[in-house]
Amino acid sequence: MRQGISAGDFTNRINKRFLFADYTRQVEAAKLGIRTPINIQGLNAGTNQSSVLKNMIEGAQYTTAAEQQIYINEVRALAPTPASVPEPEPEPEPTPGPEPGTQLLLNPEFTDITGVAADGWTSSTGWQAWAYEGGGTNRPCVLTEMPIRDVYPTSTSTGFIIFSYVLATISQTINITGLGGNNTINTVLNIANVSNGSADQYTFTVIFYGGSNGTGSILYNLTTGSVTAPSVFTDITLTLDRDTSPNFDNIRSIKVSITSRDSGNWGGQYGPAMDYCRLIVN
Ligand SMILES: [Ca+2]
Ligand SMILES: [Ca+2]
Repeated sequence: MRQGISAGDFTNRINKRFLFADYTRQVEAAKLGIRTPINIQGLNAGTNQSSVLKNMIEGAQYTTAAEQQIYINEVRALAPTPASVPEPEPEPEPTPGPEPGTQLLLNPEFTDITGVAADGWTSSTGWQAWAYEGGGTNRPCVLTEMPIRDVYPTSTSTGFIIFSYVLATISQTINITGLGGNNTINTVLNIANVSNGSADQYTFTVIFYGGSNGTGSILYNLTTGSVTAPSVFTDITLTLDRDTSPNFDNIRSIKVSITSRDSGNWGGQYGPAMDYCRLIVN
């Protein structure tokens, strides 16, 4: 027994040394990943060993200030660090869309005609020349001026498609590379009834696809349903808004279609007449 130290003090020091050695082993073990390290800043007050350890580090008589700091640093280094929260990945910038006001359909005014067909547009039954009587194959026709006949609506415009009595669908599909900076897609059909004693029905539909050329999932489908054609040329508009369309930036193609027939069953083209169909992105 060393001189000048009481028996109790000596025992206390021995115990501290034991605990100190035990702590050191814990530190070394923790470095090897064998045991969960003690966090001096989060020491459990109810744990004797932790309490003694804390006292020892802060006030042990037999460690120098430099040694105390080393141990404190070791303990702090071993303190569990909060799981790092990764910075959220920035949303990829959508591909820029068309300039606001751009019209995207081919031949929207029906003024470009090759043979008996409207350029850019498909007719499910094909096309034929306008027939005032007889009717031929009773397919839709495209013509430069509105016929001046009493049953036809008047118009000073040019380029028209007129349905006959066999049900047909006129359609066009366009591709979209991106809509960044755009907020609205308006599709406008200008249509009028041909008043040969029938109130003809038509269906105007715009389908928005996730893939190009009308492939992939259908993201949105706007339609008038089957409705009566107006008696004079009238704009019918279907609108898709970014605000209410979370998949707006995923649109890669748009199919526009108009389905109709003349319910008066006259030979020739006496179904609804269309002056234009425009698809405008803003
Ligand atoms: Ca036209
Ligand atoms: Ca008709």
